[in-house]
Amino acid sequence: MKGRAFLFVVPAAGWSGLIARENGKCYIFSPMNPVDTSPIASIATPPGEGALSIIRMSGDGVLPLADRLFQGRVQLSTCAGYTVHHGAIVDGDGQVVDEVLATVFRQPNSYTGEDAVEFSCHGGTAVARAVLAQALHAGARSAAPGEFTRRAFLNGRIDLSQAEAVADLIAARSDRARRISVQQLAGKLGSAVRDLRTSLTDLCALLELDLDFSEEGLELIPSGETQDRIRAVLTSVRRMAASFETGRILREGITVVLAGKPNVGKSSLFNALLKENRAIVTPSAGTTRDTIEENIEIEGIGYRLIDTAGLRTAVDEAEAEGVSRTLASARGADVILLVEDLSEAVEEEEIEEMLSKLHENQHLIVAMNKLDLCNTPPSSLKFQKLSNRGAVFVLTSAKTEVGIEEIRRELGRLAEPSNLGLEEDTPVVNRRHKEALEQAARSLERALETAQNGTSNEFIALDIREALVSLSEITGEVTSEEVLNRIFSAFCIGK
Ligand SMILES: Nc1nc2c(ncn2[C@@H]2O[C@H](COP(=O)(O)OP(=O)(O)OP(=O)(O)O)[C@@H](O)[C@H]2O)c(=O)[nH]1
Ligand SMILES: [Mg+2]
Repeated sequence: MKGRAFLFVVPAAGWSGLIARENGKCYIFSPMNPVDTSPIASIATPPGEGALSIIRMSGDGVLPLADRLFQGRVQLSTCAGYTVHHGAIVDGDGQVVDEVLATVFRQPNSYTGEDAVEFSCHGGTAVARAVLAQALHAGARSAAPGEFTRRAFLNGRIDLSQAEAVADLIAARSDRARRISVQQLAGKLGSAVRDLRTSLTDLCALLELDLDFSEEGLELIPSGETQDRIRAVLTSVRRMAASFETGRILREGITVVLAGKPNVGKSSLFNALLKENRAIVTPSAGTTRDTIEENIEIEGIGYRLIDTAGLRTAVDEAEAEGVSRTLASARGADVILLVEDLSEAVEEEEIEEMLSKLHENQHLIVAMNKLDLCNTPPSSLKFQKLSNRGAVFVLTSAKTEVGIEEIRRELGRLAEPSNLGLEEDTPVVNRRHKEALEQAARSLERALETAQNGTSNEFIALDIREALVSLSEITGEVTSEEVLNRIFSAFCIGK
């Protein structure tokens, strides 16, 4: 079945093209935009001062074009790929713009699959801009966001899930997020999806062949086997889609909201966990008015810490807004870090209200703070209620920094693979992939139903082909130009 193309996509409103890839080749069906291979250029490093800035250029005829701005002992257009050359970037008057190193790439062995050159110049906004200006002056066009990666995809260097992994890798804020993106970039998700597609394509071929033989009363594949094979793929597809929740946590981090009554020490604990005086702390209740967010990393996992306004009946409009923001943050949190003041009598109402709004899979850690002011262990009906709700209690003193490490340990424990239900070693982290998997699962459920009803193989094959299209969308074997535009517009310029 390899090499057989399958396309049946109903153009949607605003549809302007279809990209299909088969065996590494790319077919563009677009009435509007043929593949653009013209030379593009952009700064690939972030703005600001640094040791180096990189200006990259790619496209047809880019090396002769680079010769116009680069002056060295050799002409770049005569150089082999993967070679580095010292020289200078010069302007139209022959004035030196900067001294640079030029790396030459020859197609197809470059990031984009095209001829390409990268100039490493001195780091700095003005220098990088001046080199880019010369590249543009020589005839390159400014690259659109993600255009280099888009070309890498269109030239068959990487599949779409790998292209998306590039953006995820750049955006990775924790070590675990980085590791998942690196695996996806290496094509792990793509190859898992391709294995599923192969199973379905083979099954489809058998079912369609079976049709030809059925008139002669021969059965190539018994219905029971068809169902088993669909079920096997369906199980994998469902498992991959379900791994998204874990993937989301690993990618975006775990959201922890510090909540509680005013003055209990939320901001003090927030600062202690961050190891910096980020939030204002004062002895008066109602100090924090708005939510404050910061990120920390524990055991390679990112945590988004949110300090909030204390929960009480608000004394003015601003505080009322703060309290409603606290409740909104608490609703979206993975973990509530409820702070209690051990030196104060326990009051229940606002916190009861907040707890009543928590959903089942939110973790609850209770920091019993101001331990330094308290000699007797706390006992209260409320703590019993919290305990029934599955709360973990930690005795803390933000003042003497007691219990801070224990809170970190508790937060770290939440991200252990067994607690995350991490079955897949590379969970799906991208919402588009998850949706495509869910779509494929729905088609396979229909295929299974059709098979169970004893309907003709033709109809089973139709549902399976639909599932194949959904799976192909993940790796980009079948993609609409709109999807590509959406994906790559989120990239940074120069990538
Ligand atoms: N003795 C002692 N004082 C603490 C401790 N934690 C916080 N405090 C003090 O309690 C007061 C209130 O602390 P904050 O961190 O501002 O409390 P908060 O919960 O953020 O208060 P609001 O923002 O008003 O809701 C400050 O004077 C802190 O120095 C602690 O563990 N021990
Ligand atoms: Mg505060």
